[in-house]
Amino acid sequence: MINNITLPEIIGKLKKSNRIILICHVRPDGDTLACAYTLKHALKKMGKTVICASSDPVSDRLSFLCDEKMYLPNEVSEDFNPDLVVSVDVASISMLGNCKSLMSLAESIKIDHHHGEDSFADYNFALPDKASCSEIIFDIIEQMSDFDKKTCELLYAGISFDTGCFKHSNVTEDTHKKAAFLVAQGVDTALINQKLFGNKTKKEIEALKMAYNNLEFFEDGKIAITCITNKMREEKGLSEDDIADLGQIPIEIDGVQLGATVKEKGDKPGNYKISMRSRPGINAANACKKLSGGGHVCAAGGLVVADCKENAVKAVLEASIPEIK
Ligand SMILES: [Mn+2]
Repeated sequence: MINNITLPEIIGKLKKSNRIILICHVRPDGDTLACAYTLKHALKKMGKTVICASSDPVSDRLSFLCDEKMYLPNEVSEDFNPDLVVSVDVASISMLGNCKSLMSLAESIKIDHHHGEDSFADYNFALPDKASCSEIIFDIIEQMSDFDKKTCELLYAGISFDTGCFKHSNVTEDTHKKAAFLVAQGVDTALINQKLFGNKTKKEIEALKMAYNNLEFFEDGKIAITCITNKMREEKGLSEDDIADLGQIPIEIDGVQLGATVKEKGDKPGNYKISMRSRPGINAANACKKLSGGGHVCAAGGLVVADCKENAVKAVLEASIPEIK
């Protein structure tokens, strides 16, 4: 993606605008929420009218990041009349979900940290070397607002969320420097990390059991794949939300160089969503490009259409093998 706007120009547009919609990606995660609610807080302090919107509601676990309502697209009143729409942490047009229609209500800006070519806004700004989009919002706050308590807590939560509590390979020196600055402002890091990572529901534990039980190993244990079909999920009474966070399971196993989670989509049986992770030096994004997807080098995603679980796993395996050679 070619950036056609600079950070100072984005700040200029934010300052000039009075009615702003901030858009999170579908199934909003800790990073996209932290970005939107940090920006909203700063812009409201500047006297502006701001709402946050997402195609999906906020999960109970992450609701502590939201001090005000998250609007669903159909709840945004026709007479809101924004003069600026900004997407945060949204990699592609499909990640906008039903918020796609909101992007055309006014001049639009995309602020993101994913690799990709999807320049869906009027102005597109992405820094793929950033571990979290919250790090970009940090830079905006530094130049446009101030680091009050709420801002520091939100940005810390966003950074911690997207880095898996500072343990993914996307973490940089800058990530730690920004986190250190936020900690110095008095953020209760243990409390935030407990809320983000230490509150698993019984259903999520059931999902973890399912993911572990269905692990298969290939290529001398260098590739691990787990697959969950709609039938398996429904038999345990689990929703798609309950199985949302299984992406790390295969890669956390000793000896595994590339791990994938393969999940059949509830609304599209036969379509399997792939979450892939790899160790440094192994390119998961390359494998996912062959699976109608892409992403970061060590964390990527894709989609496979298959007539059965076995063929879905086979397709993922065939795309993955060249990367571990
Ligand atoms: Mn992110």
